[in-house]
Amino acid sequence: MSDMGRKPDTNEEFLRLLSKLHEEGSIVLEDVVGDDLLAALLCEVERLRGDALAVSAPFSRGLQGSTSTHIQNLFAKSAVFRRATHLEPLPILLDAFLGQGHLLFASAFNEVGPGQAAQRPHTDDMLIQLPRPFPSPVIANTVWALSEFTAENGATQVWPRSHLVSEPDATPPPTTIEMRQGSILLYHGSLLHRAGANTTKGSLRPGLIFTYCSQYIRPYENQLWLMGREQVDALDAADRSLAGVNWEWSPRDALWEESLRRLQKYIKKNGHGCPPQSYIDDDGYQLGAWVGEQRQKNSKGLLSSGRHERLSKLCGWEWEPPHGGAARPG
Ligand SMILES: O=C(O)CCC(=O)C(=O)O
Repeated sequence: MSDMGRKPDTNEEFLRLLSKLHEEGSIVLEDVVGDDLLAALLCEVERLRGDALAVSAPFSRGLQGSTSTHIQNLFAKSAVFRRATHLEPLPILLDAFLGQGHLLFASAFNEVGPGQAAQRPHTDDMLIQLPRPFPSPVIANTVWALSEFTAENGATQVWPRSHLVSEPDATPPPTTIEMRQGSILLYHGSLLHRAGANTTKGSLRPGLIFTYCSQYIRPYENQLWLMGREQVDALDAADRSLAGVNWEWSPRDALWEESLRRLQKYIKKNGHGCPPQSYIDDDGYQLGAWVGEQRQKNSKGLLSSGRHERLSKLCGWEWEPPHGGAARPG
């Protein structure tokens, strides 16, 4: 599966990598993370793992799943991660793929834990609401193998060439990208993919995810930078939204609506709205975890009144899990 184990020596090799990335949607840069950087990254991950505030709560990681560990915004958390984001040959490849001056879009640690089901297939550029396929890539993602990635421990799975079509189809079996520790999977943001299932009893699959975007995916003025955090925090909702620091952005709303539709389907079939916490629907969506997240947000006063009302109106919805958390038959 190796596409490269070092910096491209020649222009020819560089062009070969780039054209495979465009055509297939992904390439593997084998063994590119040196031992020193790898050790430093693992050390930083261990430091953050001990910081309860850094690690996302299980309920807030619907996509990642409840036996996985997820830490977001690594770029802000350590110079070691910042150094890693421009490891060679990523800058030259990304400049060629996304256009010069590419930006970091997001950074996270994602460790797939034993027993974790596969993620639902998804793309990473769903924020960009343009007709697909895009004329040129806007988002590129990297998944870094901090340990060996195997079919058993949850290696990333991709649907080759799915970035080339308007409606990617997850019906055919995906390709599992097994990688040695220190290798990086680089893929097109429109490529359908997921973290695979970890079917082992005790093997962890730690990975870093650095996502990049074309430089034009930003406003001309950066309000957070210009106004400062304090002033931005004091803005009203409408101003926050325009300043781009409001997290109720529409793709999230779209995901919430999709989850609601899945729950309605579940209610129709099962006659109640209390799927077991571990319930996963036919498409691999973790509906039980989503329901749990709505209840938890509500108990903390974090659910909007509109969403509260819509869930309350569902026939068979309950704000408390039956029997203090025990599952009903799915
Ligand atoms: O960790 C992986 O293999 C991929 C994770 C991913 O696609 C995601 O969390 O959105």
